[in-house]
Amino acid sequence: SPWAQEPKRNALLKPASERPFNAEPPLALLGEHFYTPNELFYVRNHLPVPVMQAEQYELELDVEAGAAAGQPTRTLTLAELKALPKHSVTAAIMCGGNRRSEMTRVKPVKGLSWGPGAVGNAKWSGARLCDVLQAMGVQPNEDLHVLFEGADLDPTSHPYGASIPLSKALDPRGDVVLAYEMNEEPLNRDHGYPIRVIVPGSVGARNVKWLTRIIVADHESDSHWQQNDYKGFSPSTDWDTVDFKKAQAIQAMPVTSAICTPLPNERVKPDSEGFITVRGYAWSGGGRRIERVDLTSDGGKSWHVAQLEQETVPDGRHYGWSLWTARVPLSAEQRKQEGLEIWAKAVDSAYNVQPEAFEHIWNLRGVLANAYHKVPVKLS
Ligand code: MTE
Ligand code: MO
Repeated sequence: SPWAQEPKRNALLKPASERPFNAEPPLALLGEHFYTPNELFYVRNHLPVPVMQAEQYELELDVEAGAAAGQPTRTLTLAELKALPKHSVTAAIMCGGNRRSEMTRVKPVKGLSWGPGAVGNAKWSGARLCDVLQAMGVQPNEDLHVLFEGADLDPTSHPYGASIPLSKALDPRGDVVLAYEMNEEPLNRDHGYPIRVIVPGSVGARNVKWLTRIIVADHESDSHWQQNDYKGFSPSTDWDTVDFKKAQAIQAMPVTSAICTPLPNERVKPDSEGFITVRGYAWSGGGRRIERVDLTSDGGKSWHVAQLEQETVPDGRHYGWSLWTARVPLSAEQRKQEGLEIWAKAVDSAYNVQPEAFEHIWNLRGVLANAYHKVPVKLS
């Protein structure tokens, strides 16, 4: 059975599916650590986890298009990759389907029913892809793409694959890394041991694990996950009318946030001054820093600005998430109620803001689910 060699997993990860293994950590725990502990980092596998041997590992590099095309295939061993200058980047990885379970409430969608935990933040270290490509003579070219293949094969022997524009791969500020470390430890099997590509600011699906091949080409990856998945559509597009060729593959993700505590329907007690404390995460794709997170407990009549915990790196290159804490005051009137709803919305450095409701961003695959996070709580 291809499932006989799956790795051991932390018992706190809540599986959305067992085979392939897909799981997210408890939300309250996720919000406690700026760097998500490796064993609590969500797992999104489409196929069985491949068995990889470090000594035998080889990364294959092909240039099929552009000025450097036509050279022989090159390979890099793990030792050779580790001998290149080591670069670290703090980056959140978020599945395109994070928070899908909230969108599903508007109308059913196809996909794993993720809560807000299909995201994690880590410090990734490895060789920079731009260094590797430059050493091969690859020149900037707006028409080219970099394709990635994983060692995990589908039943027809096609590898998991994805691609990104060459311009992102070559940009030193893009911080694309061929990572062998996650939070200063070797990658574990679920997260891509021994090498995965980290594409900071892009949707999780492009961060190919168990990376075995890189190709510079004049077209995107032809994999299912690049072509027929991880794309957005109008709320009126259904499975009879959808044409996956007409939508672009998701790369940079939109601004989002989630409340990690209190949990939905948790009983909360206002402090002696009548405040409740709310915590969560916020993130935006494309390197956009989180500028602000606003909270309301009265359906938007009054808003309270959260305090942010974030790295100090330049905007445009801000790939890590922000954790936030807000003290939200409750009026005397509110304190008499049995419960209320807390809403969170984040604003990024381009002043992009989350949409209020899922209704108008609903799409049949349930991706890009970034509406306000609305959490009902009970009061005591
Ligand atoms: N890479 C390979 N080789 N196989 C996969 O199934 N899943 C992708 C991406 N890279 C995947 C992959 C998707 S959809 C996501 S969201 C992220 O990996 C999840 O990364 P994680 O499991 O390390 O959290
Ligand atoms: Mo994903």
